[in-house]
Amino acid sequence: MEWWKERVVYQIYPRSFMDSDGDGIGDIRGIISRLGDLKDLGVGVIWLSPVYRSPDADNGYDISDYCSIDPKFGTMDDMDALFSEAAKRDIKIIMDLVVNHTSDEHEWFVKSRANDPEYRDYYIWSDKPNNWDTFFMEDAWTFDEVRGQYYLHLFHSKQPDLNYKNPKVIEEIKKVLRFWLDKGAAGFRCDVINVLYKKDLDDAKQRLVLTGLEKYKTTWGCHNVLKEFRAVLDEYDCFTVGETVMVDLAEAKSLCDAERRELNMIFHFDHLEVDRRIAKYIPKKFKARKLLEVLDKWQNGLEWDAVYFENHDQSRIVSHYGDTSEPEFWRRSAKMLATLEFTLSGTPFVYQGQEIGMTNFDFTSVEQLDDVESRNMDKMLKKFHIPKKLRWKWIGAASRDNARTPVQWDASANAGFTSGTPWLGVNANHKTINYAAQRNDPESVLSYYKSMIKLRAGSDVLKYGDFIPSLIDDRVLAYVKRLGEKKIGVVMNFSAERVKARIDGEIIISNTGRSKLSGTLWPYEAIVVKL
Ligand code: TEU
Repeated sequence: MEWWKERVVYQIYPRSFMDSDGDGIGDIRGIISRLGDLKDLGVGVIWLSPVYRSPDADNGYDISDYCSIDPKFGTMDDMDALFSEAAKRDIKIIMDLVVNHTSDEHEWFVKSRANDPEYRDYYIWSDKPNNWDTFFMEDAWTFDEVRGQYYLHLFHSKQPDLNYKNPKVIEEIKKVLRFWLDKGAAGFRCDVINVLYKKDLDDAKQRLVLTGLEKYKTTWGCHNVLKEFRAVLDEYDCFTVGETVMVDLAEAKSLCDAERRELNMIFHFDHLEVDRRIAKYIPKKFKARKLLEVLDKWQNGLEWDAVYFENHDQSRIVSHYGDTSEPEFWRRSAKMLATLEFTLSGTPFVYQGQEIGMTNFDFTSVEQLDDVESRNMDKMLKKFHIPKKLRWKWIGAASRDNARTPVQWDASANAGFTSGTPWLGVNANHKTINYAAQRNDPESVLSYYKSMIKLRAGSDVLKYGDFIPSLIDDRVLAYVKRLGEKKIGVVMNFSAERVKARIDGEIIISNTGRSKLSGTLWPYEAIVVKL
């Protein structure tokens, strides 16, 4: 079996993970100091969000040099030390490949806007902008005074899109792949990888959000670029996970089935949006039945899935599908969601802080937010005359900053994250929700994550089994995992009420520690049984 099917991946968002030098921003030395905790958790791979040189218009996803480390995170020597310290603990590292766009401060763009013949066509320039808009809800074209033309950007205006019709661009990115693979990277998480290639620049059908999408989503040109990258990747022992926006199952398969292998697996979004509408900010009622349908579709539709419930763009899962209204519900629902994650087939991804049940932030107004997407969403909702209170309710629930507050290591000031002033507010609940409090507590969320990770490691049924949905209810999620003759049943109560449910089998683990089955599930109870 490929090693990347066996291991658990842990995502680090460096600026919020651990600060070693007191400047309030997490750094590489900070990561090294916490490798022991990751090893104890059972992590086999780290996905490192960008640490490259960046002016931070989008927190490092606007890169001005792919092959150097931003001083706020440390040096290339620190990065080499991270590779070797991680390797000592048998932890591999995958890098974040953000190549739909660069920063406007990247040397390529500086030369392109100056009309340097070598670089003129590295980006997408036009005399006349079309009607597309960005993922951040603004016009997708910005006029550049130096060149006297407009350039395309699907994200921030400081993130100009590269031109993949230019073979030189593909060659440049191949060099970047080799640079990191030669250093010891075990692969890449590939940012918005299915939108790289723009078919043409004509006006598109007007849509409420993302006008232009059909011009660039999962195009044949994109498939061709990915095949070129694959040729390089195949020279190394590595894997890729593509972040693929707005994909349906057919597109997903075309990107990652075992025959084409353009990517080894992909992140899709459906399962995090069963209670959300358009662009994720507008809520609707959660139904376990709907979540089960979505899981069924993706678990059975793809040959190999990437299983995740959080990342740096999402709200905290315990605040989203769990219940933080009282401590016992918080703890139990966080464990229930861990039960879900590690009983699904595929490679599991844990986002920093998820393993201690970190919750959404406790900010009280838009002014406290850092994230460009949330701020623009506020502007857009204002245009639609949505009242302030409602705007904040929606944005507070879905903002990307929910995931970006510093990791809560202990109960001290700034949660042990930094001795300085943290770049983004620390959640006041770090006094009770933190690593130090959970490390040696057998009942903690952290201990439960460790148990689930061990359970998965030893069970081919959990890792590779078929997913068979069972009980259908709006509150209860239940399924069977089956591999050959072996069967494991999983039942979860996604509500704060007691629910009647007949379950048979022998208990393997439960988040309430129960030793006997009854006809009832407790609030947020999760039970795994051998059938
Ligand atoms: O995100 C891709 C993306 O489409 C996001 O806009 C996502 O849909 C949204 O955040 C969900 O709320 C990737 C990165 O993960 C993100 O951090 C970057 O801002 C973006 O690409 C541009 O690089």
